[in-house]
Amino acid sequence: MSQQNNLDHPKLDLHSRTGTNADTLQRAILDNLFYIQGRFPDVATPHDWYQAVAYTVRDRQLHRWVKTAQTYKKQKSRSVCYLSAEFLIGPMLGSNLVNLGIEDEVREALSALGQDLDVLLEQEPEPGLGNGGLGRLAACYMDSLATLEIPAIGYGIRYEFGIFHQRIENGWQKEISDQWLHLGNPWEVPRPLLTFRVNLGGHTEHYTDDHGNHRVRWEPERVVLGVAHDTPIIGYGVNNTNLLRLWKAEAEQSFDFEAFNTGDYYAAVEEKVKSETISKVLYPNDEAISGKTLRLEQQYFFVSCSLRDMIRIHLQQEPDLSNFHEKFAAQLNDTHPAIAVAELMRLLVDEHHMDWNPAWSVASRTFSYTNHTLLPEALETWSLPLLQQVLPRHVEIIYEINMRFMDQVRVLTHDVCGAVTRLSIIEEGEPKRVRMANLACVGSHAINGVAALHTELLKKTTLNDFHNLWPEKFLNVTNGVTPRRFLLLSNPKQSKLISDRIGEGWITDLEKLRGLEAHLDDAGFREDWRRVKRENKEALAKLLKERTYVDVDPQSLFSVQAKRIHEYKRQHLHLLYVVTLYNRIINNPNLSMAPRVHILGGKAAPGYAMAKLFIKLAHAVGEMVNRDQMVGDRLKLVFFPNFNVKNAQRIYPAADLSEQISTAGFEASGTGNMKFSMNGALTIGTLDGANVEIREVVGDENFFLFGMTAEEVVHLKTNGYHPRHYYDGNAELRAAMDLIASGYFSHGEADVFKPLIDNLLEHDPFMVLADYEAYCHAQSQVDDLWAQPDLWTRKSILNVARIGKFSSDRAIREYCEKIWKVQPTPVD
Ligand code: CR1
Repeated sequence: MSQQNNLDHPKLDLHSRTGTNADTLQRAILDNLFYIQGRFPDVATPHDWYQAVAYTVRDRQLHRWVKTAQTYKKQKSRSVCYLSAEFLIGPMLGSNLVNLGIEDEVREALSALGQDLDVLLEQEPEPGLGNGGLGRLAACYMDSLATLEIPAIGYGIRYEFGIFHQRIENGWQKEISDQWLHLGNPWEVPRPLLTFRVNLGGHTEHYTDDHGNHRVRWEPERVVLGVAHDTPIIGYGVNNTNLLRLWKAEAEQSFDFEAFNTGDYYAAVEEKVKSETISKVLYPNDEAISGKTLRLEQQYFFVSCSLRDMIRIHLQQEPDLSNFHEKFAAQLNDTHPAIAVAELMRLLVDEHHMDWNPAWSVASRTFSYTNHTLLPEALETWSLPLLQQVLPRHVEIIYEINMRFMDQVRVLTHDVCGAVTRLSIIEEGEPKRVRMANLACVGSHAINGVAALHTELLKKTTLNDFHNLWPEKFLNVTNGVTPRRFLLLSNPKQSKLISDRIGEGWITDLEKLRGLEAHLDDAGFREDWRRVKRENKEALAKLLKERTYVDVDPQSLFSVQAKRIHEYKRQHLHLLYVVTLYNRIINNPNLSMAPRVHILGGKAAPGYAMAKLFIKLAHAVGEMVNRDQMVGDRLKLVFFPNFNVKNAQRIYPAADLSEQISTAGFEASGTGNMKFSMNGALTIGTLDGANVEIREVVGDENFFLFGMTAEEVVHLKTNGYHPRHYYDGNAELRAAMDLIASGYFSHGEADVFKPLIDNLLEHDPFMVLADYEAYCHAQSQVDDLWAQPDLWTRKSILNVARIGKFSSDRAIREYCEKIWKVQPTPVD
């Protein structure tokens, strides 16, 4: 054995920190319980045990993490930086165990200690650092980047309070603040020395330096400190362990001693409080802008820290920033980080003294932009006065960018049909506004949508002028989800069934699921498939009973819609159907029908009254239907409270039917649709978002299609849509709406659901009434198939066998090839 002092391998007992057999793990867990928690087994709580296990796992990650950093540095690897205001990573213990491949060993070690891993997994609070699809996508992409051995850093905000907890009181949503950090976070490594000072407010000063150059100085009104907090993200079955670097805002100095000395104690801490507010709380709006100063500060805060961190890393190896874009590919996850375009220009020009043109060339080759929604209310614009107040220098830079861009545009477009005004980053008006999507488009070399249909609509509508200008910048990358978390971890029984038949290759090459088709005619396999689904449904039924006190029969068809609550997603269409079934039973007590359990879940933005009313309606209808003796087990409606990643993992595996019923043209992609299908649910859905592509791959005979196409929706709208016409023309629809309007579900209070019914009759912006009949018809087809269980099973297997395309590995490969041009860097 070499005696030299090798810094790569400090002389500590590495084995106890890296070994993965059950004995070593058992020892390590006890050590951590003792030395980190200060506890011994007799008095340790489940949470103590959870922490001890988490630290034990983290030790094993850190080892790989250091190796990874060394490898990337040595090889000067090109890296992806994923800039995102949200990373909805969900609980880490389960997925880290799966990715490290030590779940069995840890389970064994724990059972020798008298502990049950499943109980400990429940202890972990959910890091809910995102609202929904966009944030969860970022987390899936981090998993795939590491698994594909791509050097990557996820940059975002370490919110002290993530998405609120949803509690239901009397059928209404109540928001409870999320205290995920309350008991400590074993996964993160704080880096108190890795900080950046972020300027806010104030004014700029223009001057000439000693060499006669024009320079600008930003004199801020205040300064906030960004402190890095790192979470290792390990790939599946590889050593690569990437970095999720989240910034926490702190005050530069916690006390204003002058105020303190003059006796004003409260003023002395005010600055601290104000600074820390920036990373305090996630804005809980999904696809609607808040327009608040604090939100802009959050966006700028994390973007500035991240870009300066990238520059710091770059300058460790390179003399200057002229080749910055060769070292980094930075992805803008929607427009939330779009201020990065102006900030990088500021850093290059003002702080690193580059000339404008080379700086612009670097910046515009660094960034690419993903658009995630066509909803107009989600298109971010900032009022110029507000921007001026918070980021005075950036306003100047944005004007400069826009002036040069406008010159270019006038030459290229000759201002056909007013294209120049629409392309401008500045929107005229009182006050003027800055269009963040335009800034992102101008500053990026690639622009992508998140499903084929969405990208086409982007090109034709929202970003049409940009597409006319630069068609070559546009491309599609259809979303994907990680099969590690959403199949292997969350559905162990189905995973085992699959692996027993086709091996484990599917875990990292999801197209391999196609091998299941060869087993379709094996009756034993189909029987096993049904058994697994039934067991998963039994588990969910038990959980539903615990959380909602509703009894459901696992033999029934489980039809699930779990996602954010939004009018365009049309939870009300789903509820109208449930009321229709109820009416049918009341009118015909002997009706023979497929017994159904309808399950809804999802959070409503706290300020979105209509979405909150949907939740109330779901509870109100459920309350009547579920206790009606006449209905019995034929129909149940349950609202699963607090839909989050943890709960999602228990819901997807138990679904028979996946409700993907948005108005065509409004759901950019959807990713829940992929997760359900991957877990063997059949989809009832519209031709919207990625549904289109899911149907393409699973086969139209294995998908319940209904409803208008995106084109038909536009056509109907332009030709005058009259929802009342559908109400008048369909007796079942009328009966369902009338029953709700009568107060039947609201203890006779007809007013409660009036806003919803009135809105449907007078406006119905998402054409629920127009699609109602087609939806009911498709649901009847569902019933027909349910009556043939073996055929249903075949279609369920086929859905899984053909879903490989929707792995986030495929999506990340496309980003790497088409946009980022980065290669894997394997770690030994
Ligand atoms: C879209 O609504 C998509 C995700 C991820 C959402 C959803 O259809 O699957 O993004 N958009 O791409 C969003 O949150 C702010 O916009």
